[in-house]
Amino acid sequence: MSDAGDLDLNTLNDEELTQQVHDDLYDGLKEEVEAAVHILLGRGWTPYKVLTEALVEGMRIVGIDFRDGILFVPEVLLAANSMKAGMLILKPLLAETGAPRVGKMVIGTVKGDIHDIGKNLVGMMMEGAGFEVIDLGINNPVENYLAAIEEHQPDILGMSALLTTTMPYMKVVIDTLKEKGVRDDYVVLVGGAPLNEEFAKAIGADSYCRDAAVAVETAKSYMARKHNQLNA
Ligand code: B1M
Repeated sequence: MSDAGDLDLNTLNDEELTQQVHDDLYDGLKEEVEAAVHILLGRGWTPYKVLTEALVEGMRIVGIDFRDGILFVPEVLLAANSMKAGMLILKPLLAETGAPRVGKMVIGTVKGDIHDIGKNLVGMMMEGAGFEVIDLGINNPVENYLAAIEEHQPDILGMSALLTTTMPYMKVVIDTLKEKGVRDDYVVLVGGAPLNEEFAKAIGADSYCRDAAVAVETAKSYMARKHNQLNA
């Protein structure tokens, strides 16, 4: 999209630099993305603002051109790696709120699906909000979720799917929880670009989370309800 060349990122104003991050993400220029994240943080941007306005927005643009056949898997992989590098810088900052532990969540991307950027982001934001997060990674069969909830006894089970072909697998997991009689022991939150409220309802999830911020708010409200019930 752009020629980063010998451009000194420090000379750009905030708006230009944000635009440059979008371009550098698009071009898979990991080091430039990392440098820009540091500069924006140095200018007083909150980690959340850097995450949403620079990184997530840049990835949204990549997604459009991937959909339209302008970008292909190898290029998108480079973009994804650059995004992850930026997220790595933000991760400790998002997590260091000092919030008391408010609950525990197991999260993983479902079987057949290797997209993990959104899931990672949700995990980071949940940690920042005081949740303990057990991340199962990608491509999880139902057995992985079952083993993890048995081992960790979380309050929340989170599932992510980015493909229309993998999102139905969430129902497999929820149905299995029902068969085992443990469905109501956990709050099941689902997310991922192709999902919506109706889908979440249809598969028997507790809530659909449009993005990481919504996931945090939703999780917090379920935890508040749980504590109120326990104290009633
Ligand atoms: Co893929 N891919 N991809 N891809 N990819 C999409 C999803 C696609 C929409 C692109 C497109 O055509 N426009 C399309 C799916 C179409 C469909 O299903 N109808 C697609 C396709 C087709 C494919 C392949 C099949 C391509 C191929 O091989 N021919 C292949 C599938 C591989 C597989 O999984 N088996 C594939 C591969 C890849 C890469 C490996 C190259 C790479 C993934 C790298 C990685 O994740 N490590 C990749 C990427 C990067 C994308 C796009 C461009 C970006 C996804 C992303 O990271 N977004 C994506 C286009 C798009 O989504 N518009 C696309 C940024 C991220 C922050 O957003 O993940 O939505 P998102 O997460 C959000 C919310 O959704 C929500 O919160 C997050 C943060 O705000 N959320 C949750 C997500 N999970 C949650 C869980 C929760 C709560 C909220 O639990 C509580």
